[in-house]
Amino acid sequence: MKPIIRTERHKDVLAIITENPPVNALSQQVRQGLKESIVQALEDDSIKAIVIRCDGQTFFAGADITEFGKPSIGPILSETLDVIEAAEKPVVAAVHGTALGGGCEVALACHYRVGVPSAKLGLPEVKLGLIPGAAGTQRLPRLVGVENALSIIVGGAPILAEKALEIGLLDAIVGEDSLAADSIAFARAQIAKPIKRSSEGVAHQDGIKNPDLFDEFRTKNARGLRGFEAQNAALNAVKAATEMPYNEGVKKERELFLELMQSTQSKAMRHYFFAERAAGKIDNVDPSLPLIPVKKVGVIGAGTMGGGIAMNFLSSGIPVTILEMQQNALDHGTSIMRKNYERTSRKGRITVEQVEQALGLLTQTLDYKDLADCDLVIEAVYESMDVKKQVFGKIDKVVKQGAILASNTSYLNVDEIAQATKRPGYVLGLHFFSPANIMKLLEIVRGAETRDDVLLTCMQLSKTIGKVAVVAGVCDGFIGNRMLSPRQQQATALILEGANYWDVDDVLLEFGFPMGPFQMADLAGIDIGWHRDPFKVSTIREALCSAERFGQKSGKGFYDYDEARNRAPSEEVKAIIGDFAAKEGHKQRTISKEEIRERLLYPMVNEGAKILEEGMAQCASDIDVVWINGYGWPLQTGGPMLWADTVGLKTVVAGLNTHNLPICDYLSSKAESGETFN
Ligand code: 3H9
Repeated sequence: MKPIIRTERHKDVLAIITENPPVNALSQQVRQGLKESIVQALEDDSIKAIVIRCDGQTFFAGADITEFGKPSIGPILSETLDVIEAAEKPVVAAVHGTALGGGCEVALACHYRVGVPSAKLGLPEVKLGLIPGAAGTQRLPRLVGVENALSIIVGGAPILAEKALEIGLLDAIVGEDSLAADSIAFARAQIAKPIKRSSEGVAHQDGIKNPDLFDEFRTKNARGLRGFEAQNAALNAVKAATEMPYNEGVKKERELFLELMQSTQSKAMRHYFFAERAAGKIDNVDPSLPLIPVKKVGVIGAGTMGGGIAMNFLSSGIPVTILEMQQNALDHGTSIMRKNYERTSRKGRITVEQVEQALGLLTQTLDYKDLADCDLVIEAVYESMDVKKQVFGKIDKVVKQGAILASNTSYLNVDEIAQATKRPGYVLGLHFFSPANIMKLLEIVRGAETRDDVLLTCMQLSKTIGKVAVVAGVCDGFIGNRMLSPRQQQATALILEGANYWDVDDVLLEFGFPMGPFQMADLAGIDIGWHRDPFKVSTIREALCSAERFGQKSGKGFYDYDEARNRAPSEEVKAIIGDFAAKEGHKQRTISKEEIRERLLYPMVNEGAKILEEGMAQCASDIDVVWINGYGWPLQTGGPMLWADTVGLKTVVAGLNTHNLPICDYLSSKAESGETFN
């Protein structure tokens, strides 16, 4: 077996090289090996400088997350890092790939850091509900200043090498293909110079001179901080760097780190980390199958969905041919795509050149024949089985053999659609979420006959276009919309029974959703699918339309909106709902927020259990990935199924019983036997 750590002697410089695939996580063996190698190098008088680097795809990508929650075996990372930093010989970190978390902390403990241009550095611990635990919150502000440190530690997003150089996190950028040699040369040039230690840096003076910086950061990032324990702890840890000597600050960081490690939020977020990776694997499909090359994509329909879907591929450099029935619809759709791109560019997220580059890859057509040479065609037309079947019949005739045909349907039976073609093996569902160019989730709907290479190709493609994909079986609404349905039913039932509709929204907001169902209805437009007859009122939505309350766009829907789109509950709407409920014979009563919460969320868990019972999701954590990425379920609870595990399945079943709501066999038997979903 190859050793995890080896050393290479380059005259007076020693390179300590780690190879611990896949991401060089800082496992116990790595921490131990690093520490021992440094100690040996310090004892050898012929070694004058040291380089720490990694083989494989990346520098250390962090602590080994699989060790979390297990008894820790020393040395802990900070012990190894303290030995590195205390060295009286220059130690250089040579960074490629992603130096993340503990990996970035290794680099911070070294006296110098060099990196290749494509390297990224960051402290993403908050995404796991943690903060850096090996003095990152104390060394980084002393090296790059509080303002930069807050953005890296509390924000959690990695920065590119160029930015790292600009703020002083890197000392030099070296050749993309000559990191090993360049880092040795760099280390040699530091021999006999005074040693620079991050823990002795003074860049954190910005936060000492202006302590208001922390409150300003808090105000500016209020949304990202709301409800997240780790982000708040991270801010406090960086603040400690300005209020305490280094060693005290490290102690404070350790306390906060250990506290978070035991927290429900961190456990949930670590569950999500592995859930997302598990979702990328497809049951019973050989991951080494050859993929179908996708060099050109066809999109049918230039409406909101079609345009958004097309943008994903264009932005990733894949040419798209977009088809519509009428020239004016095509013009309208593509002009909206341009507007969306230009808006993103004005926000500084992409350059003007990138806008033109993306749109330069777009071909417009009214003729199905122009889709002939596409490798993947995605249909995004009106949600009607007849229309979809017609479209699939047509594309089957013109599109080359071996190409994948996908439907963006959100509810319909993909197997039935596939039967409209002579190649059902090449048909599947690719369910994007609106706005399709932004929302991360993609449901890949596996039909009865969908080929393995088709599934695998689409899973791989989802990564290329920056989506998180989950495989779903063919059932009404697949995973996401199927679970949304009982929540919507309860939301309506609750307001008919007397709950304030704003309380229903507020319960979900307090839980951590970005929006409640009635705010959502206002945003989407109450009049979607309305028959336009103000005298025909059979639902609350129709009653609102009759009162010309169409949602945000008309300034009033469930809520009244001011110029800045701030919402205020409406007494008129409360009365409309009351009248409607009386007409339908519903008795009104006061309903507690607790009841609202249970009735909104427990039926979703029950539906999730049914989905698992029927094998429509591969595993419970896939359901969590769907709800977190597609519907704003709060990440810090780990998704609906992990949340149910946390609350306790017995409690969920008891709640459903109290409210006379259905309980499926799968859920009740799991609850009875004391099991969990995950
Ligand atoms: C930390 O460092 C705390 C410290 O401050 C303090 C300690 C005292 N450990 O994502 P991929 C696995 S917290 C163990 O598909 P990519 C992953 O599960 C940590 N395993 O690859 C997957 O396994 P499998 C801070 C890990 O190329 C495989 O590697 N660091 C770890 O798309 C491939 O992963 C982070 O939060 C890990 N740390 O992306 C970084 N990381 O094949 C977390 C990955 O069995 N990692 N695995 O499914 C990442 O962001 C991405 O994995 C990375 C590569 C960008 C590195």
